[in-house]
Amino acid sequence: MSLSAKEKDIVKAFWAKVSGREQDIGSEAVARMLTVYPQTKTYFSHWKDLSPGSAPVRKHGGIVMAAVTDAVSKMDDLKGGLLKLSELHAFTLRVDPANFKILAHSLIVVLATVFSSDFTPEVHMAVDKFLTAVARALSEKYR
Ligand code: HNI
Repeated sequence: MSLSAKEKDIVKAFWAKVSGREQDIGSEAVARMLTVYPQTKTYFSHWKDLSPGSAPVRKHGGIVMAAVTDAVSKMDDLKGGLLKLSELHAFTLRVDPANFKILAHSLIVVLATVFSSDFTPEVHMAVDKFLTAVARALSEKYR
Protein backbone atom coordinates (compact mmCIF):
# COMPACT_ATOMS: atom_id res chain seq x y z
CA MET A 1 0.00 0.00 0.00
CA SER A 2 2.45 2.65 -1.11
CA LEU A 3 1.43 6.23 -1.79
CA SER A 4 0.52 7.28 -5.30
CA ALA A 5 2.36 10.22 -6.87
CA LYS A 6 -0.71 12.36 -6.23
CA GLU A 7 -0.89 11.36 -2.56
CA LYS A 8 2.81 12.17 -2.15
CA ASP A 9 2.17 15.64 -3.60
CA ILE A 10 -0.76 16.17 -1.26
CA VAL A 11 1.37 15.26 1.78
CA LYS A 12 4.22 17.54 0.63
CA ALA A 13 1.88 20.48 0.02
CA PHE A 14 0.19 20.00 3.38
CA TRP A 15 3.53 19.63 5.18
CA ALA A 16 4.60 23.04 3.92
CA LYS A 17 1.89 24.40 6.26
CA VAL A 18 3.23 22.36 9.17
CA SER A 19 6.72 23.76 8.58
CA GLY A 20 7.88 26.07 11.35
CA ARG A 21 5.24 24.74 13.76
CA GLU A 22 6.87 21.36 14.36
CA GLN A 23 7.56 21.87 18.03
CA ASP A 24 4.03 22.99 18.98
CA ILE A 25 2.35 20.30 16.92
CA GLY A 26 4.77 17.56 17.94
CA SER A 27 4.51 18.31 21.63
CA GLU A 28 0.69 18.36 21.42
CA ALA A 29 0.80 14.95 19.71
CA VAL A 30 3.20 13.46 22.26
CA ALA A 31 1.15 14.95 25.11
CA ARG A 32 -2.03 13.44 23.67
CA MET A 33 -0.34 10.07 23.24
CA LEU A 34 0.82 10.04 26.88
CA THR A 35 -2.57 11.18 28.19
CA VAL A 36 -4.93 9.11 26.06
CA TYR A 37 -2.76 5.97 25.95
CA PRO A 38 -1.01 6.02 29.36
CA GLN A 39 0.66 2.67 28.64
CA THR A 40 3.05 4.67 26.42
CA LYS A 41 4.43 6.43 29.52
CA THR A 42 6.61 3.45 30.44
CA TYR A 43 9.14 4.41 27.76
CA PHE A 44 9.59 7.88 29.21
CA SER A 45 9.79 7.06 32.91
CA HIS A 46 13.26 8.66 33.01
CA TRP A 47 11.73 12.10 32.29
CA LYS A 48 11.16 14.40 35.25
CA ASP A 49 7.77 15.63 34.07
CA LEU A 50 5.47 13.83 31.60
CA SER A 51 2.62 16.34 31.77
CA PRO A 52 1.39 18.26 28.69
CA GLY A 53 3.57 21.29 27.98
CA SER A 54 6.45 20.16 30.22
CA ALA A 55 10.02 20.77 29.01
CA PRO A 56 10.77 17.13 28.07
CA VAL A 57 7.42 16.74 26.27
CA ARG A 58 8.06 19.93 24.27
CA LYS A 59 11.63 18.95 23.46
CA HIS A 60 10.70 15.43 22.40
CA GLY A 61 7.74 16.70 20.38
CA GLY A 62 10.09 18.89 18.37
CA ILE A 63 12.52 16.01 17.83
CA VAL A 64 9.84 13.55 16.67
CA MET A 65 8.20 16.07 14.34
CA ALA A 66 11.55 17.05 12.84
CA ALA A 67 12.06 13.35 12.08
CA VAL A 68 8.61 13.14 10.47
CA THR A 69 9.37 16.24 8.38
CA ASP A 70 12.64 14.60 7.35
CA ALA A 71 10.65 11.49 6.39
CA VAL A 72 8.47 13.64 4.09
CA SER A 73 11.63 14.41 2.11
CA LYS A 74 12.53 10.70 2.01
CA MET A 75 9.10 9.55 0.95
CA ASP A 76 10.42 7.57 -2.01
CA ASP A 77 12.61 5.39 0.21
CA LEU A 78 11.24 5.39 3.73
CA LYS A 79 12.76 2.02 4.61
CA GLY A 80 16.26 3.20 3.73
CA GLY A 81 15.73 6.70 5.11
CA LEU A 82 14.44 5.50 8.48
CA LEU A 83 16.73 2.48 8.92
CA LYS A 84 18.86 4.04 11.64
CA LEU A 85 15.79 5.20 13.57
CA SER A 86 14.23 1.76 13.19
CA GLU A 87 17.36 0.16 14.66
CA LEU A 88 17.32 2.63 17.54
CA HIS A 89 13.68 1.97 18.42
CA ALA A 90 13.95 -1.80 17.97
CA PHE A 91 17.25 -2.63 19.66
CA THR A 92 18.09 0.24 21.99
CA LEU A 93 14.76 1.79 23.00
CA ARG A 94 12.80 -1.48 22.58
CA VAL A 95 9.57 0.30 21.70
CA ASP A 96 6.67 -2.02 20.84
CA PRO A 97 5.87 -1.13 17.20
CA ALA A 98 2.13 -1.01 18.01
CA ASN A 99 2.95 2.37 19.55
CA PHE A 100 3.89 3.86 16.18
CA LYS A 101 0.24 3.59 15.16
CA ILE A 102 -0.81 5.20 18.43
CA LEU A 103 1.46 8.19 17.85
CA ALA A 104 0.31 8.45 14.22
CA HIS A 105 -3.30 8.56 15.39
CA SER A 106 -2.50 11.18 18.04
CA LEU A 107 -0.72 13.32 15.45
CA ILE A 108 -3.64 13.10 13.02
CA VAL A 109 -6.03 14.33 15.71
CA VAL A 110 -3.74 17.30 16.41
CA LEU A 111 -3.36 18.12 12.70
CA ALA A 112 -7.14 18.00 12.28
CA THR A 113 -7.68 20.42 15.16
CA VAL A 114 -4.88 22.85 14.22
CA PHE A 115 -5.59 22.87 10.47
CA SER A 116 -9.35 22.51 10.58
CA SER A 117 -10.04 23.79 7.07
CA ASP A 118 -6.88 22.52 5.33
CA PHE A 119 -7.21 19.02 6.74
CA THR A 120 -9.77 17.87 4.22
CA PRO A 121 -10.76 14.19 3.91
CA GLU A 122 -8.38 13.97 0.93
CA VAL A 123 -5.46 15.35 2.96
CA HIS A 124 -6.45 13.17 5.91
CA MET A 125 -6.32 10.06 3.76
CA ALA A 126 -2.93 10.90 2.23
CA VAL A 127 -1.39 11.82 5.61
CA ASP A 128 -2.82 8.65 7.17
CA LYS A 129 -1.25 6.54 4.43
CA PHE A 130 2.06 8.37 4.83
CA LEU A 131 2.16 7.88 8.61
CA THR A 132 1.27 4.21 8.12
CA ALA A 133 4.23 3.93 5.74
CA VAL A 134 6.47 5.67 8.31
CA ALA A 135 5.31 3.21 11.00
CA ARG A 136 5.99 0.31 8.65
CA ALA A 137 9.49 1.61 7.87
CA LEU A 138 10.22 2.14 11.58
CA SER A 139 9.09 -1.46 12.21
CA GLU A 140 11.45 -2.82 9.55
CA LYS A 141 14.24 -3.78 11.95
CA TYR A 142 11.87 -5.75 14.19
CA ARG A 143 11.54 -8.58 11.70
NI1 HNI B 1 10.78 7.86 19.09
C1 HNI B 1 13.67 8.99 20.56
C2 HNI B 1 11.59 9.57 16.21
C3 HNI B 1 7.72 7.07 17.72
C4 HNI B 1 9.87 6.33 22.02
N1 HNI B 1 12.33 9.04 18.51
C5 HNI B 1 13.43 9.38 19.25
C6 HNI B 1 14.31 10.22 18.47
C7 HNI B 1 13.72 10.39 17.24
C8 HNI B 1 12.47 9.64 17.27
C9 HNI B 1 14.24 11.20 16.07
C10 HNI B 1 15.64 10.79 18.92
C11 HNI B 1 16.69 9.80 18.43
C12 HNI B 1 18.09 10.10 18.91
O1 HNI B 1 18.26 10.56 20.03
O2 HNI B 1 19.00 9.84 18.12
N2 HNI B 1 9.83 8.22 17.30
C13 HNI B 1 10.36 8.90 16.23
C14 HNI B 1 9.41 8.87 15.14
C15 HNI B 1 8.32 8.18 15.58
C16 HNI B 1 8.60 7.77 16.94
C17 HNI B 1 9.64 9.51 13.79
C18 HNI B 1 7.03 7.85 14.89
C19 HNI B 1 6.47 8.62 13.97
N3 HNI B 1 9.12 6.84 19.73
C20 HNI B 1 7.96 6.67 19.05
C21 HNI B 1 6.98 6.01 19.88
C22 HNI B 1 7.58 5.79 21.10
C23 HNI B 1 8.92 6.33 21.00
C24 HNI B 1 5.58 5.67 19.46
C25 HNI B 1 7.03 5.15 22.34
C26 HNI B 1 5.76 5.19 22.70
N4 HNI B 1 11.62 7.66 20.94
C27 HNI B 1 11.07 6.98 22.00
C28 HNI B 1 11.95 7.11 23.17
C29 HNI B 1 13.04 7.90 22.76
C30 HNI B 1 12.81 8.22 21.33
C31 HNI B 1 11.72 6.49 24.53
C32 HNI B 1 14.20 8.39 23.61
C33 HNI B 1 13.65 9.64 24.29
C34 HNI B 1 14.55 10.28 25.31
O3 HNI B 1 14.68 11.49 25.27
O4 HNI B 1 15.06 9.59 26.17
